[in-house]
Amino acid sequence: MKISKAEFVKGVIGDDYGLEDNLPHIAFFGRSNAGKSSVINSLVGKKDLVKTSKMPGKTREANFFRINDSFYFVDFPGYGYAMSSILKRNKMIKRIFWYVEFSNVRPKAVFLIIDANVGLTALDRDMIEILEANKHQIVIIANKIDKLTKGAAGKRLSSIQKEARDIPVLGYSAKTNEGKDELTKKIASFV
Ligand SMILES: Nc1nc2c(ncn2[C@@H]2O[C@H](COP(=O)(O)OP(=O)(O)OP(=O)(O)O)[C@@H](O)[C@H]2O)c(=O)[nH]1
Ligand SMILES: [Mg+2]
Repeated sequence: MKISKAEFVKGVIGDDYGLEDNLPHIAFFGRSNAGKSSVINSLVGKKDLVKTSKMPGKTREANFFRINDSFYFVDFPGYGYAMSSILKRNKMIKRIFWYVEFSNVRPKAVFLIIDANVGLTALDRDMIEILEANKHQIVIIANKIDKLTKGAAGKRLSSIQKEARDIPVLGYSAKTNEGKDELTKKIASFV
């Protein structure tokens, strides 16, 4: 598969994730600043399809991008800081859970973007638990691998894989596009 067309369709703030065309969804979750929006830009080969920022909290809606007229990338706002207080405070996080648990539009897969330098955090583990409880297909993307030397990256990836058990872990760099072919293949296997 080659991604040849990517267009912004809509940003959703409410609980309505339904789009009339019934095309499959691929969802991107992860902590604020892990690089969800950057990974999408890198996959579609457009620098600024999705706005990114050094400041966490850039993405504030669930943004739908139609890819190749055949499926959607759904870029979610990041979760961050203390999950329990955010659960009470942040409506958007509640909506992520609504999408994961109750929406009739089930994503074909959830790509969990983490910072390879940070590894899995408590928030990611909570997210994985909820995703697994709801029987979602998960792939972990260890992004920002460009910040590590080759040797350190290999070690980091195998320790993340060990912790993730049977959830596949892919190394990635939205900056250098390392891992893009592999990730594109993975996406093609779901849509
Ligand atoms: N070096 C490096 N920096 C990256 C990479 N991916 C993202 N970044 C940087 O990390 C910061 C956050 O990226 P975003 O794509 O906005 O992160 P996000 O996960 O969408 O963040 P929220 O929308 O706040 O949840 C930006 O400054 C990016 O340039 C990467 O692979 N390598
Ligand atoms: Mg973002």
